[in-house]
Amino acid sequence: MDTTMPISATDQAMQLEWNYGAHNYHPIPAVLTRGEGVFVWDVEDKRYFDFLSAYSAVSQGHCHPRIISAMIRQAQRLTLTSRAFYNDKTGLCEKYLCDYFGYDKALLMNSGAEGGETALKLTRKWAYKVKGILQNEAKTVYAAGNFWGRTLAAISSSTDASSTNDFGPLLPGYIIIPYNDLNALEETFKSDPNIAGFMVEPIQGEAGVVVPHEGYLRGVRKLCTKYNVLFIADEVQTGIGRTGKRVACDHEEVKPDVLVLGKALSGGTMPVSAVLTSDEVMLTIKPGEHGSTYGGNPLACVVTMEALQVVEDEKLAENAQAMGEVFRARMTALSHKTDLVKSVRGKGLLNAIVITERPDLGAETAWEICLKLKDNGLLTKPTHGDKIRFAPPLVISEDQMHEACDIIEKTMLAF
Ligand code: IF1
Repeated sequence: MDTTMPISATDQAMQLEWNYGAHNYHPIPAVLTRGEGVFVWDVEDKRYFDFLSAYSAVSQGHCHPRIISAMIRQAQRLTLTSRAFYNDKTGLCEKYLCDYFGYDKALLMNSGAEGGETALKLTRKWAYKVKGILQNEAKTVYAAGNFWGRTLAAISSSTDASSTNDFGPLLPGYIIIPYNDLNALEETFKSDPNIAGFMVEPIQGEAGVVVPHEGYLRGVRKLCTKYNVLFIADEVQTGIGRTGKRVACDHEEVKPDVLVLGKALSGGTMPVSAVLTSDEVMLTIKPGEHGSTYGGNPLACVVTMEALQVVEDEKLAENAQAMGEVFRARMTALSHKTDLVKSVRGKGLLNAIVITERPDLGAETAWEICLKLKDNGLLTKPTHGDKIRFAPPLVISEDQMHEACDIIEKTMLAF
C-alpha cells in the first residue's frame, strides 16, 4: 500500500475493525454513518437503499422520529432498574404486547437468541410440570435449515456446519426433521411421547427465504394440538409486519402456543425480544428461575410500545404486502430478461431472488452481484450461496420501490 497517500475514511474504518475486532463477519465493504427511512449514507456521503434492514430489525425505517423521540424522553428519565424492583413501564409494555398479539403473558428479554432460549426453557418446564414427561427426558423438534441465533442452544438445532463446527458438545434432547414436511412431523410425534415442543420459522430466513406450501402452518397447528406438543413460532424475522401480516402465522390464521419476537420489536434501536404464551405455559417458571439484567428494562419497554404503535398507525404490514407484490412482479419480469435471475420468492417484504451462478464465479456470483449493487446504490447481502435477500424497511414508498428495482435491473442486465 502506498503509505504517502492518505487512506480514505472507508479504508480507515475497515482497517480498525480488522485490526481490533473479531473476524466473525465478512461485511460488504460499505462504511455507514447515517440512516433515515429506507436510506443509509456511507462515510463518503454516498446514499444507498438499505435492502437488508439489519435482517428485518429496521422495519420502521432508520431512526424513525417517533421511536427516537420516545427513546430520548425515556433515556433522560429512567433507563434500567433491574427486575429487583418494579418500574412504571414494564407492566404497561407486557399488557401492550399481550393485547396486541393475543396472549395471557409476556416475558421480555434482549436478543432473539435469548427469546428462543426462553421459549425452550419454558417448553421444558411445561414438559415436566404440565405434560408429565420424566425429568431430563423432554425433547424438542426443529426443522432442518432453521436459524435462531448463535448461542449453544441455538446452534445445537442447526444443520449448517458453519454454525456448529468446533463448538461441540451440543445440547442433547433435539430432533431435527425436514422443513415443510407434515408427514415427517406426524411420524416424529408418533414415535416419541417425550416431545414437548416444535420450534419453527413460518418462513425460513437464513435458509434463503424458504416459503413452505400453503397449509403447512395449519398442519403444524393441527398436529401439535393432536399430540399435545407446543407449537413454538420463531417470528423474530417474519413477525411485526415483515411478511405483510401482523405475524406470518396470520397468513394461515393459526395461533402458535408460544410466539417468539425480536428485531423490529424495538424499531432497530436496541435489542429487545419477547416470548408470548398462555398462563399454563408461562407460569411454570417461578421467581428466580429465569431472567436477565436488561430484560424488560423501562427504556426497552417505552421503545417497544412506540415501535409497535408506529407499525399500526402507519399500516406497515399492509404496505409490506403491497410493496412486496410490486417487487416480486418487477423481479419476475426481470427473470424473463436475464437468466441470471432464476426465480423470486417471499411474502410481503421478506424476499429473495435465486440467481444462476456464473461458471467462472461459482458461489461468488451472488457476492459479486451484491458488490455491483452497492456501487449502484443498493445494499444487501447473499444468503446461503445462490440466494440474495431483499428486505427493505416496510416504510418504502412505491416510487422508492421502483427506483430500487431499476437499480437491481440495471445491475443484473449489466452483469
Ligand atoms: C447475525 C442470519 C438472519 C433469526 C431468527 C432468531 C434470531 C435470528 C429467525 C436470533 C437472527 C440474524 C442474526 C444476524 C444475521 C441475521 C440472520 F443470517 F444470521 F441468519 F436474519 F437470517 N430467529 N438472525 O433470523 O436473533 O440473537 O440475532 O437477535 O449477524 O448473526 P438475534
